[in-house]
Amino acid sequence: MAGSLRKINVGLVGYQFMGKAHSNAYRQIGKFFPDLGVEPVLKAICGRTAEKVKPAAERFGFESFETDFRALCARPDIDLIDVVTPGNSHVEIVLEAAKNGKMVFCEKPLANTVAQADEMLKAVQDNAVPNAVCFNYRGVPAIAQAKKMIEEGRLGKIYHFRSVYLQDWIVDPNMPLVWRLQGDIAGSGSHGDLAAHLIDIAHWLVGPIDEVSGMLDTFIKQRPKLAESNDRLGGSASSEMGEVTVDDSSIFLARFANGALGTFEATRMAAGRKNHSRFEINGSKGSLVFNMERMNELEYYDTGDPEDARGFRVIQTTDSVHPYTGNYWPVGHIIGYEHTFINLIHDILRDFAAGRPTHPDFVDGLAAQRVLEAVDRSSRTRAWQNIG
Ligand code: SOE
Repeated sequence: MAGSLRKINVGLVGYQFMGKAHSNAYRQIGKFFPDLGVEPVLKAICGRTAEKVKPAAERFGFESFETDFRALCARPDIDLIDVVTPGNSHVEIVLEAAKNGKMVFCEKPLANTVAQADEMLKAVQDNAVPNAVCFNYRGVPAIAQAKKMIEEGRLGKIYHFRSVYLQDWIVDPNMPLVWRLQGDIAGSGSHGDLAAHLIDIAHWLVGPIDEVSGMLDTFIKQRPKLAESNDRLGGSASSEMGEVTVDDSSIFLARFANGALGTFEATRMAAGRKNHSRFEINGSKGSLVFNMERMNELEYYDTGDPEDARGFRVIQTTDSVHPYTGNYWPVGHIIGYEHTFINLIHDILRDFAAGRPTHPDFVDGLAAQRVLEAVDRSSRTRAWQNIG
């Protein structure tokens, strides 16, 4: 079926920050990856209210809009359902999409609980629909280059994965209670929003995690309720206060199945840090360092260098020999955040069209979910937890 597709008609559910990122990617892919072989078509976008979703349809370039995701999933002219809504609605939308035989692409974290993620995986498997999760950092050329170097054995045996994901957009106690700060909607705070990325990167680069010990905490327990949201994570505050029901900060230790040790810290309370997603990997033959705030660079230390010239070198991952970058500009002409979505969605559509499994898929999404939940359990019980 999918092997012969020339066009993939996309139905996008949600229209805020990630709606913008995904629709931009679908629009740009063909310009940078002309050999992709399939063309995503922005068929329909879905939101609960016509007055909000209609302007989004016009702005992002969709042919039509829907106000009910069930109606969208039932449309015969839709091939792929892309879910960019908050976590609490992922499960029902994905189940509906799978039941209708649609390909499914879902934002991270896959769900708010392991039970939901399990149900979603079962639904895509039972209905045999292609599926993927938007861990977009796999589309960062420098991280894909790190993956390549690790697979080539250039780091040797991996000892450490040391990672932080630091932001500061809720440091101000007057930052309103947006949905990302509400547990019934987002599931968790920095943990599911930021640590989830680190976990997926760690799984991809180092391998599965066996056990964790962690702590989650909330420093600012009450915030002004939201009056009106914007598409930049914030919004205006009302005069009424409400309870913050997610973590502000998440820190945990991890032991990988291959014996490596990991540290993970995710917070939105690190004043001065904007999108500081940084990891360092140390192996028997060398080290790699990545920082999203300098996303076109990868630092590399090679123990095999002559002793008098050893030191970290900075690889500009903008050459045609680096993953994805040959599809963009001449060497040295950097790319940005939005390109991570173009790159990942390129890989996913290529695999969907070829009828072969892709990554990160729902199995990868569930694996990350298990770690998230085990850390939460560890924080509550103050004890190490095995990843089930
Ligand atoms: C907000 O914290 C956010 O946009 C996340 O939701 C993204 O997943 C992350 O990549 C950047 O920060």
